[in-house]
Amino acid sequence: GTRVSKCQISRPILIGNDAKPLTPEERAHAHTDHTHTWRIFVEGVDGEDISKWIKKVVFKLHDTYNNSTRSIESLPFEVIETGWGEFDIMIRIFFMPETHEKSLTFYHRLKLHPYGPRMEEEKAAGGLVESVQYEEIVFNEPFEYTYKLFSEN
Ligand code: SLL
Repeated sequence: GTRVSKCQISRPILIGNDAKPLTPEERAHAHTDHTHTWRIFVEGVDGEDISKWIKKVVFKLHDTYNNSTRSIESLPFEVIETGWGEFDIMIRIFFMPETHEKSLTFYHRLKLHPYGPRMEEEKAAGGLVESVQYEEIVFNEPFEYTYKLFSEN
């Protein structure tokens, strides 16, 4: 394959988490000390099927978790867990081998508690919180495979 020179493709993705407090019944069945259920995810924007160009996503959780490195190789690229604390999750995105792109690493701070500008709404929603970051993945002088993938639509 060859690279398409003087070309730059950027693709938006969403990296984030949602979380909510466990109900008393859920707490009775969860690990001692666990207070929340949460989901960390990498998603396309407007429902885009990112599995066409993302091969797998590896989420590195806090060492307090069993099997703290979670490798997700198909949609949805997400991990659902319960826990008690907030921590930084390392997220490594691997691209399809045909793209010849190196993996990229991102960090996301897991949010469990209401705070910040949306605190009152989050409290009113029963402690349902969400923290999402918008990222642009830039392919510089992409291989023809990648170029064609995104010029088809
Ligand atoms: C804190 N630095 O002290 C952070 C650490 C770790 C959170 C948070 C689950 C643990 C398990 C869990 O919530 N770990 O499943 O044993 O706040």
